[in-house]
Amino acid sequence: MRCDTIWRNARLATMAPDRAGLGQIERGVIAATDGVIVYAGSLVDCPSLEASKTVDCDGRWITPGLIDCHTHLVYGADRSAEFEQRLSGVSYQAIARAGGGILSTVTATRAASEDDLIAAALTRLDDLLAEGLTTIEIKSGYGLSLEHELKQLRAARALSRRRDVTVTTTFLGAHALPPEFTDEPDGYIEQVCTVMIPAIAAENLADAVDVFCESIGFSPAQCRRVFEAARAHGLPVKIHAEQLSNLHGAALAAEFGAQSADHLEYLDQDGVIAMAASRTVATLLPGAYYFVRETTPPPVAALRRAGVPIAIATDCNPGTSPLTSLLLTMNMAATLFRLTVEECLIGVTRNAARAIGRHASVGALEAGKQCDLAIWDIERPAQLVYRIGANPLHARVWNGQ
Ligand code: DI6
Ligand code: FE
Repeated sequence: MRCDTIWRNARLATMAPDRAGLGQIERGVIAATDGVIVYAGSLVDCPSLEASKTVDCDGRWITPGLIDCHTHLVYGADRSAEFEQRLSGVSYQAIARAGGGILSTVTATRAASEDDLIAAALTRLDDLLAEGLTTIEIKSGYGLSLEHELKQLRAARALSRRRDVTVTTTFLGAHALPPEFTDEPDGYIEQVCTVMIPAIAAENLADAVDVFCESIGFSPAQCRRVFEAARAHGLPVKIHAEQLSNLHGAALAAEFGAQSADHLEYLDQDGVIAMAASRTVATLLPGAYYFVRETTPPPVAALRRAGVPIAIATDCNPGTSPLTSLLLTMNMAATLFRLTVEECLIGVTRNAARAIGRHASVGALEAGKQCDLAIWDIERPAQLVYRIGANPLHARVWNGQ
């Protein structure tokens, strides 16, 4: 069989759903043509291949390229000054009342041009690419007006023209109440549903719609209204749910067949069962849990028992998770949430792909999937989760290149 490139003399962690554990293959081969895997498996079962290029991996491990399935990567300025205030004892609420918090990032994002937003996001994206990321989900939610939400989503889409990476975008207009709608949350939700979603869908700028279902965000009824508008425009939904309290947002999202419900520190058994029934992915965000010093971890044992797929992500955002390392995210998920090495690695590959509706094309080393690889200088896959602050990436391959 002719192919473009062969990666030989490698150990594979395929994450293939039909293989146990990490789908490990000790003496493995990967072959690709036109950016698509045509063979991923053992040397002994490999068909005869004629390649234009052969890469000897010297026994290195290969995983699927890493996937960050929950980020707010595009935003203006940062919140390091707020971080210092909080260290000096000023409360999150006091800062928010003084116009800090999400709204200070909204002000900075509205003041930034699309090019400014792209330049700032590229520095954060490059951190993630350096660790073998090949697919990233990027939300809006700091514009909170049609003009600026469109600007954020266009900036997110533009990143895939500036780097070898796959970008999926998510409209998160229901992230916070903008100053123009103070004390009028229902009026703002109407704006989100009747003006923003139609315009964004018409420009095909979002692949999904997300909401922040929380006492300091939007109510379940308001989130339902947004989900109905998303469904009317053929857009799948996600939710930030049960991060600080239990508003039963995950069960609401499951009712709409949500791709994922994210955070989930305060998820109850009803929510777990609802997510299992709708095959909604539980995306856990240990960076936010760590940074806000939360003390109630998500119900991982209940999610496992119910067979809910678990993904993990950086939740990269300036307020609660200024984190641009999926390797550190995995260590936090294991250390703080007690996820296993296998759950962490599948959580940033196969299940992360499912959380953004891309599991048919990425997230595992299988024939037919995009040839996105991360090639590592490690002895054992566990070392990708175990070490803190190290980056053993040897090479990154995106779309076969
Ligand atoms: N939950 C969070 O932790 C972030 N957004 C959300 O819905 C906070 C975003 C910020 O503080 O800028
Ligand atoms: Fe988030």
